[in-house]
Amino acid sequence: MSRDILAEIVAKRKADIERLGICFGFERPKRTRPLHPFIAKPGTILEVKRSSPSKGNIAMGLDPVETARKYAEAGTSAISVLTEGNYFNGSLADILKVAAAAPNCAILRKDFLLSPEEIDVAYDFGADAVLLIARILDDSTLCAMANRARELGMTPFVEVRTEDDLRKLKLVQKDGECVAGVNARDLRNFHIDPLIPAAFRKELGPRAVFESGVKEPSDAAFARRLGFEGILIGEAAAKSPDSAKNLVS
Ligand code: IGP
Repeated sequence: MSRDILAEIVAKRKADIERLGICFGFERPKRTRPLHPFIAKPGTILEVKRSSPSKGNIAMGLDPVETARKYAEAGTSAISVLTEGNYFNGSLADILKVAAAAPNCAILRKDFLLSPEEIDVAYDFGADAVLLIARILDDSTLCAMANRARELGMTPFVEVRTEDDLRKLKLVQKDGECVAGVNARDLRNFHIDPLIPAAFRKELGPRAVFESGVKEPSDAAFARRLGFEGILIGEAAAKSPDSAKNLVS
């Protein structure tokens, strides 16, 4: 069979269109369900994650609707949706699908967001919370993004990893409600160190989330013992959504 270039172009176009969040048959949700009340008490956030630069393929064939339904059945407080396309194979359309499939779960948009305008886009697609990675944002952009999220009724989720990130988190906390996540994984080299969340816990305030590297119920128990209200689980849940309930605590 010779190569069908037209079919290849159309398939690629479909993927590009989805990445922009144009998703036929799914309505844009008209509700906001802030995340911070869920993280005021112990809860779990399960993530829709197809691949990552560190692991490559995790669950490439994942269907966001089916996965979101299983996560909701597992009793998750919230669902994190990785919308970054180049390294994680996600798209904005995934948020629409997850929001439709799990109407009672808060939805966190996980991406490398860089400007307040992107917060409005997240809102338009039905996100209830937005990830703000302190390390890649300067003080004023970070605070502007967090404040824009709050204006729209969403929760800013500030991810920290260094002492300087903690300083930035405090600036955001001064302005109002937020959730603080500490990533056990260093996004520059993918090295996992659970002792970083342990060292930071006391500095994070009352709604803190342990992120990355949780694979077994015993890992989740470790995070709980450190005093984390929230635990965010990606790979282990996305690989087997049917057994995600064993990880929810
Ligand atoms: C999930 P894991 O190890 O359970 O798959 O990790 C989540 O913490 C991770 O996906 C993540 C992430 C991020 C991805 C945390 N912070 C920032 C992209 C960008």
